[in-house]
Amino acid sequence: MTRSEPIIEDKRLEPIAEKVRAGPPKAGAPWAHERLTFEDGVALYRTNDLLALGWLGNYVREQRHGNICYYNVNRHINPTNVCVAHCRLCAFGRDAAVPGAYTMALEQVFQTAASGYSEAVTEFHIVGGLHPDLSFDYYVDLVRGLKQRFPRVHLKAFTMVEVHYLSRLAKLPVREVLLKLKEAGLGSLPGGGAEIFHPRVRKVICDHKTSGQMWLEIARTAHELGLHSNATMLYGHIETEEERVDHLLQLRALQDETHGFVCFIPLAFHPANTALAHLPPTTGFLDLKNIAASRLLLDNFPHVKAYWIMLTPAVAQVALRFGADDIDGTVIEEKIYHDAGAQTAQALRRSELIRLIREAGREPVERDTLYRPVTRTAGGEPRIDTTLTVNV
Ligand code: V47
Repeated sequence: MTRSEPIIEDKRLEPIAEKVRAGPPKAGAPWAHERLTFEDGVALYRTNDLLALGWLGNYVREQRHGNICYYNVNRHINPTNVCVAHCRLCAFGRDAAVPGAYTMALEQVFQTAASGYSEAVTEFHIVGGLHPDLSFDYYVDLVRGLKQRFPRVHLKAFTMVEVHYLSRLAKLPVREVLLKLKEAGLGSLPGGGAEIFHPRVRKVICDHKTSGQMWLEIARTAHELGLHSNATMLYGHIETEEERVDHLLQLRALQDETHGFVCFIPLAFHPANTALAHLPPTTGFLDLKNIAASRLLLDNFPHVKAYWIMLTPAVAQVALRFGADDIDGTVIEEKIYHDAGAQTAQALRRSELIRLIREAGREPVERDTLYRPVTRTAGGEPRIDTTLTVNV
């Protein structure tokens, strides 16, 4: 593990390094460090001293998680790609009449859930388009039906944007929608739909989508109801460095209030097949910067995930030494990034994830959605320590 001095070439990083390394350890929180400011955040994004930035991100990551790298055995399910939002950033959503549009009947959702690898999954990650005709009952029955058939699998479902849409569809307050889904078996919410909160950016990349303020408000409500969630940031399109920092600090402020976020996932924009296809794809340099900067700014987020699907397994592996402590999971069937031209596989086996993690010199730990350790019986059945409600 890294414990020596960082080599800092960019002098603007020196005061930041002091804050990061000087923090008097708080009882029970030895990773705590002096909080970074908006200006510090901008300096992190402006520097080209990637190795110093990565050293600092890795320092915080190791203070917090030692040598552990988490992964999970999960399956993505996208019940429909029909979507009324028409976000410019997206290659997945389409109108119902367009070739390639699909909407699964509930039986198809249940069959899809059971298909794929034989290894028992511990999580279904469920997100889809904002369908104009499906009823709120479809979503409640989907959750209830999955829970009945797969009682031990955690259902991480529906972004804040989908919850907002469902509340309008059902003409119910967001709180009621979340309560009904929770009662049906919803376990937590994924982090999608956050994009960049700043209205200037949203107007261009997702103008009909839930506003940044509303996204945060729905996350707050979910957390108040005891539902944990993740958070994301989509970078590498038209956003400025200031807008990235603003996004991260808004997440940090909400986390101070609710402590409901489990994991942050920086998402690299993939332009192919979107209305923004003229933009270049992100680079490895920017991808690693985002991992390190978010680890440093989000001092109250337990986990930072290097989502291998969008980073590629190769960059995700390097990210495990730039601030990330999680590499996501087996995924099994990914559509959103692959519609946008991702060249990665659609799934990785558990053994492949373990190999990636070990080769980065980290110790793989299988986790469930709430970061409780998972052990496997000789037959491959997952065992989770349910005395822990959450391990963050
Ligand atoms: O919200 C859509 C993004 C997100 C594109 O919570 C695109 O554990 C890049 O949120 N290029 C969905 N990104 C994915 C997501 C996620 C993924 C993995 C884990 C978790 C989690 C959440 O994907 C959307 C949007 O920000 N997205 N289109 C695109 N062309």
